[in-house]
Amino acid sequence: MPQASRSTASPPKLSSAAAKKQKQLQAATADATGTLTTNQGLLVPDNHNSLKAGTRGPTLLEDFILREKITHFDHERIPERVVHARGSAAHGYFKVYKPMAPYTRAGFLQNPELETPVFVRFSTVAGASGSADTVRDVRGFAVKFYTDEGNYDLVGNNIPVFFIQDAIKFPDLVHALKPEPHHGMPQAASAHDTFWDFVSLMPESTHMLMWTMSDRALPRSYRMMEGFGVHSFRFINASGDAHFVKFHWKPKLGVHGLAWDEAQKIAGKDPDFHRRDLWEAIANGDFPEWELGVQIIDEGKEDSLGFDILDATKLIPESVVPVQIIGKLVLNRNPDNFFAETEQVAFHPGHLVPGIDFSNDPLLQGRLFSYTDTQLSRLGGANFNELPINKAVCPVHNFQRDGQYRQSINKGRVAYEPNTLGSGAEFRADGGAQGFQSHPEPLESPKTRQRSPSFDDHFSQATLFWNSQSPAEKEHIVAAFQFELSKVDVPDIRQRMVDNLAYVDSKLAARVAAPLGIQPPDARAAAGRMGFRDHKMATSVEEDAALSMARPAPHIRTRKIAILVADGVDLMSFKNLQQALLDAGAVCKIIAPQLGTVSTSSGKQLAIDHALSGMPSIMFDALLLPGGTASVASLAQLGDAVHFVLEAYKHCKTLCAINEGAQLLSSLGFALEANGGQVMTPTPGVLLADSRKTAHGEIAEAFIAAITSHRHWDRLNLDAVPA
Ligand code: HDE
Repeated sequence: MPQASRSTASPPKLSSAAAKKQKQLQAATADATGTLTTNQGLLVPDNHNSLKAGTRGPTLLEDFILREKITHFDHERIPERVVHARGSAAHGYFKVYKPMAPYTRAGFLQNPELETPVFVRFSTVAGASGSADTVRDVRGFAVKFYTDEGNYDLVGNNIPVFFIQDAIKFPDLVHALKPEPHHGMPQAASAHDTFWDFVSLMPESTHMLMWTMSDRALPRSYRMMEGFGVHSFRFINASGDAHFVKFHWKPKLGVHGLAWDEAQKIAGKDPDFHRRDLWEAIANGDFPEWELGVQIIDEGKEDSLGFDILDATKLIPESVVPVQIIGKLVLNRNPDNFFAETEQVAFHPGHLVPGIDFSNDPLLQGRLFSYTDTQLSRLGGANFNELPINKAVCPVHNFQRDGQYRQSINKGRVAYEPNTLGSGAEFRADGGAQGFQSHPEPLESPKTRQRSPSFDDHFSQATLFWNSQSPAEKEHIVAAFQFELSKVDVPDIRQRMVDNLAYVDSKLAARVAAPLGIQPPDARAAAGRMGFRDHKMATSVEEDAALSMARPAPHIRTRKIAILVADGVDLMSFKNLQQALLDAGAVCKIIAPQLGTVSTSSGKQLAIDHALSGMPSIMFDALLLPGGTASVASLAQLGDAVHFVLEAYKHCKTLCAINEGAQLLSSLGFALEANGGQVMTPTPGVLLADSRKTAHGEIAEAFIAAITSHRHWDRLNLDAVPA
């Protein structure tokens, strides 16, 4: 497997705010140098032998050096996160583009010159901390802003809606999704009975299921995902005026997914695929960027949306309320220590700054309790805010004291408020205009354990999502439902699910049901079940382009291209093309049957980056097959090489074959014919060119344009390709 490449980038220049956070972290950073000591600072004379009664005698209990070392080791693990256990993180900064004062008084959203330090953690939800990155799942997208007014956490996901409407169902949802309790299987997968049993009984999850069965749940890279705050929040300006706001992160590299077969294979061959991708991009100086977008809704106008803004199973279509881009997030530094930073970071949707407030979304309200509670058990006590990664960069002062692992040494006799003994003058905090002000929303209602009827539409936006997908995306959703439900043993659960899908789209439901050995979908049966709500809201849009991922990437920066060679490769057939790809920011790797070098047709030596056996096609976005009679002849004899080509084709990647390289595509029915020197594209994303007749610039242009399509999902007859 690839090793993380050594950093070639110069360290990013830090703004004073980012420098402040880094200085704070550095104060707690230790180098791996110096003479070995115990934790008490006693020099250790020998780290290879325990203290024994004679060289062949028993080990003595007295050996406090041995005991200390083993005791520490025994306690090196903390409980993993109950959800989002598997994650990867990076440091960076956020900058607003223009003052947001009309909407919010949040200090970090005012000054375009100000760089606010951030720490961002991406995660899967279901799997354990050692599970694979590329499973079908929602991804967490949690951002901690270290602002001058305190830490602000935007703890979102890469999908804008959620499975459930009320926090009280969260433990049920997660128990249904996690490995089944009797045998602990399957790991990091929703394709099993308990998950589909639960969601089929909870029709409010249908919209979210459409997203998780789409390629959104198979991101190509953390760097190529959107992020969403999911809930409605409030912006509050200095005059106290409130607006509802939905948060969006838009990746500069576009939004792209993997093929399902590819994602499963990567899970085995490189389970750290997303972690490695993020780490390497930052180490190489390709700093990932997102823009922050907001949808702002005047209070009082939310009723015109047709659904309840407090319902987290609904999104606001961008065609109804456009996303205003207000700032930029850049990740430019890898953590120094995975445990101290990525593992110990503690996010919380209740970490707020003045100018941002909650809404009454019952899912969000429940989260406000859960996140502190979980840190107490995960991080061992109430002082987790003192861990360097969690520490605010502004002063922190209150009269909370003591507790496990307290770091601050609070001086003086005063640990209460109000007091006069602290500074001699009266100290009293009694809610002046300063500081965080909760939005004074008038509330006077009877207590009730009921759901608002305005949450009763469970299907309209699932249909909106379906209608907004490209034909290829629809195919992927159908295939994903079929795959998942085919893993469900109990036929009644499969039936219940497709009956629900009949409310989304009858063709979708019929297609999903076809190979599942059940009855045709029956919408009326679904309607008879408990928990079913058929309230149709008045949607103002039938489709929304922003819901589809079918958009080309803006460029090919950081895209990985494999160049497949063997002895006898014709260097001239691809050298200029390779340079053009590098100039466009792509990463090119030369792959050959063995490591070392190959001899080119002109007798030169070409250095190899990876051996075929260790670097399969699933690690790449595109494939270049250079010319050279001997090279192509020997690759054609190698099962691994043939498989590499067929698999890249099957996963709809761009393939460019030069001269004899085209012979490696002959089993797919493609051949380079004399055609006057044009680049041939017999099917989208397959390019064949004769480099002796066609200008290299022309080939490069066509190749780069095809790679920006990300994948050519509409390729036909893929089932027939043996890979
Ligand atoms: Fe979370 N969630 N969640 N969640 N969540 C956690 O907090 C919870 C929800 C999200 O990288 C836990 O520190 C409840 C929605 C992210 O460290 C826990 C409910 C969204 C992360 C928890 C939700 C999220 C978490 C587990 C329903 C998108 C990872 C460990 C009411 C807006 C943060 C931890 C990181 C983590 C509870 C629903 C996002 C148990 C009760 C909706 C990105 O507190």
